[in-house]
Amino acid sequence: MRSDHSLSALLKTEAGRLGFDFCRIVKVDEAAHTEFFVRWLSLGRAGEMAYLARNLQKRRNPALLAEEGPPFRSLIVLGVDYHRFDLAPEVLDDPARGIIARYAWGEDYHEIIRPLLYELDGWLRVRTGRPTLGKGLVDTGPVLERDWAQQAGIGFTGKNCCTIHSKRGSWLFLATLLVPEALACDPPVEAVRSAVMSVEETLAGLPAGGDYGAWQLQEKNSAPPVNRQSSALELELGPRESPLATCGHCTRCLDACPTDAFVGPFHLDPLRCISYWTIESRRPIPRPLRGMFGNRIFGCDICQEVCPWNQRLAERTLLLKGLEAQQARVAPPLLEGFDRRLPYWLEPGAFAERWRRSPLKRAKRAGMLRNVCVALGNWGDPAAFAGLEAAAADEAALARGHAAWGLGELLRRHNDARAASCLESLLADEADSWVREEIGIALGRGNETLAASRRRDEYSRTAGH
Ligand code: B12
Ligand code: SF4
Ligand code: SF4
Repeated sequence: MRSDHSLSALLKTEAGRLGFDFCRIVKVDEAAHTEFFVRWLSLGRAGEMAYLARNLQKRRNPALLAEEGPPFRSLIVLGVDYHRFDLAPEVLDDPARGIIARYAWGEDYHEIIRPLLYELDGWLRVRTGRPTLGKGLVDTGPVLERDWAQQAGIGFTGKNCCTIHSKRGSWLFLATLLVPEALACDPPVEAVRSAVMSVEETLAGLPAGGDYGAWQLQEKNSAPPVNRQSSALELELGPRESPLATCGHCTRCLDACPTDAFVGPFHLDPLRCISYWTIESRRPIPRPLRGMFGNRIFGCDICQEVCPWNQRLAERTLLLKGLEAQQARVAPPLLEGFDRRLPYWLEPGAFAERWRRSPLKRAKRAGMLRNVCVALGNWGDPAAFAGLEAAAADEAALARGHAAWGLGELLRRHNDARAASCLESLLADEADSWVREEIGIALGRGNETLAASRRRDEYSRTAGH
């Protein structure tokens, strides 16, 4: 198949017309950091995300993802900028609100982006006469999307693991379209590729002396620009503005993470990450971590909020239809979902209505109620009692156990008599052994040393250590 520069250029124009902000093309090859990914898996980092360990050979070499016809030769990396606005500190730090990660302020991006990938593939098939389908993947497929985004030059990988664009920051969704055509590729980004640390250094955490390896060599290029403007829906066609953009000496994200989830730069342990526990996990949140979650009830953006590359981005309203921020899905008051008019944390029907087409549905109602109980406990205000009392009567043990923890926080901080009597009556009726244990700990019963060692055991068990 012939290599065709004009076809690639037309394809990028079509991607822009469909609503993608970035489109760059690379030759299908082995993903650059597969070895790191394999070691990451072997350390048990995937936790409940068992799907990550599947299809390893395909993840290593996306050419193998072709189910019919010729193997894939080109990987089209697409990006959608989802930055809208920054939250005022009084909202972000309001403990009576539940903060939702930005990517979930609109409708589910998977549903919005996937059909666009099929459309783009359809456009290409018409031009090349290809009878077989390409493979469009967004998030859930066995593709190391950040690796390819860096390889393609859409952005560099920050120490917070995120793909960061030098002008548009890291609020980007990534997607890939694999096709058999040998399209003209964008120039490789050697400067970034040569700047990676060794796998050993990364797995070992911060190298001695705080030297971040070759990243330091690029310090002069790394000062994050100020007053950058992100122009609305401008498709990046040419080479990257700043191929040497890096983190330099900055470590803001590593320092700001409330749960210390970074083992070192570029190396995150999801089993300590708020995003993992509040979105991916269906299990109890380890007790030692709960107090560190603050008011984040779905996902977490802290390691991106502090990033200098995300500062002073212009507000945007022109987004792909469906991705616009819905004000009610940004930072709802924690007690709102317990209101009789629409008790969405308590009733499945109300939950489905309130969060229609929202990514929150992934955590399911019981998972969200678990997250909200943790935030109510962290708020620790006597006003939180009403929500915790309602959650303590929920049908899901997951919710009842976390409600007990929240009530325990009220008891501990205010010696709240209502919390004590609610916990006592719960204990009288509770059959689930884990919930009983939570209630016992919340009431301060039993041997503290035993409770502490159980907490350690629980964390080791859930963390797979
Ligand atoms: C599993 C997963 C998670 C897990 C684990 C994340 C992690 N850092 O490992 C959890 C649930 C914690 C998570 C959280 C989030 N996620 Co997520 N997640 C994924 C998923 C499905 C797989 C990622 C994966 O394989 N992780 C394993 C690690 C080892 O791989 P990695 O983080 O992708 O890093 C690779 C490269 O960066 C590369 N690399 C590049 N340069 C360098 C340099 C060195 C020295 C080294 C060693 C490695 C390295 O190494 C890795 C292996 O290839 C991807 C979608 C996909 N198919 O890729 C989305 C994805 C990465 N997530 C995404 C988002 C938006 C988020 C959140 C922001 C959501 C939120 N607000 O809560 C947070 C961000 C947390 C963070 N700082 O990473 C976006 C990221 C977009 C971007 N701009 O980077 C993706 C691409 C989904 C999408 N299609 O848009 N996520
Ligand atoms: S998403 Fe939040 S908890 Fe996870 S690594 Fe980033 S700052 Fe830490
Ligand atoms: S906060 Fe600093 S170290 Fe972290 S990703 Fe941004 S520039 Fe890199």
